[in-house]
Amino acid sequence: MNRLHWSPRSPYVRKVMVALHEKGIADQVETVRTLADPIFPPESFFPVNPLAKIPTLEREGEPVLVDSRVIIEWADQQAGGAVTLLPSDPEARLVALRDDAIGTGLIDIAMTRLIEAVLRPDDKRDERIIATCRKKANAVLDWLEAHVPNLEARPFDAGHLAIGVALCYLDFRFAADQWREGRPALAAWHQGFSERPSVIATAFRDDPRPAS
Ligand SMILES: N[C@@H](CCC(=O)N[C@@H](CS)C(=O)NCC(=O)O)C(=O)O
Repeated sequence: MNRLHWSPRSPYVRKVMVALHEKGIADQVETVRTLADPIFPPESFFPVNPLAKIPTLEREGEPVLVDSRVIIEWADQQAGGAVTLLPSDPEARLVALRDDAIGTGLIDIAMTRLIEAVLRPDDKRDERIIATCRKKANAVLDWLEAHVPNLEARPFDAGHLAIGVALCYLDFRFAADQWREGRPALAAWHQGFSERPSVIATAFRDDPRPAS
């Protein structure tokens, strides 16, 4: 069976989990709880993925796949599901990939801020990095607010998926920021996203940290 190195805390993993549910193949992948620690990476994981990052997909009889975007491409190649995450039409595909980059970029910003604000010792924290993360996240959110008509005008794809998961992650880690404030269109769009069975089935949670 295919094995997905997984955590219920990881937004990149959740992108993949939502994709597996959208494609109707979640039951074809076994999830393996794997520690992802940017400061103390588990060295036993290096032979599987030298980046020691999750998601990582070990496929039966095929090379390992790393990175959420690559694994979503794999999921999309599998039969099943009513949804095409990466459309074959060249322009539609570029827009889906662009929005995947925007959504994943928003996740990257949130992760950088989390590492700086939570993991780094107080005396080493750089408030400028945190301030820049907040500024960039707000710029992305304002861009998305203006971009909602485009999201609503096309079928669900990998771009919607990444943007939706990124907003769920802001709710999970930075709820106090209240990103919905002043962004009614994005809030309404995200409400619809949150009601998808694939999103309900893959909720974030802080489970016990596994041993490295
Ligand atoms: N670009 C990668 C990012 C994956 C990533 O950074 N995952 C985090 C977990 S949320 C991780 O494994 N961090 C451990 C590390 O950076 O060493 C993707 O899209 O899959």
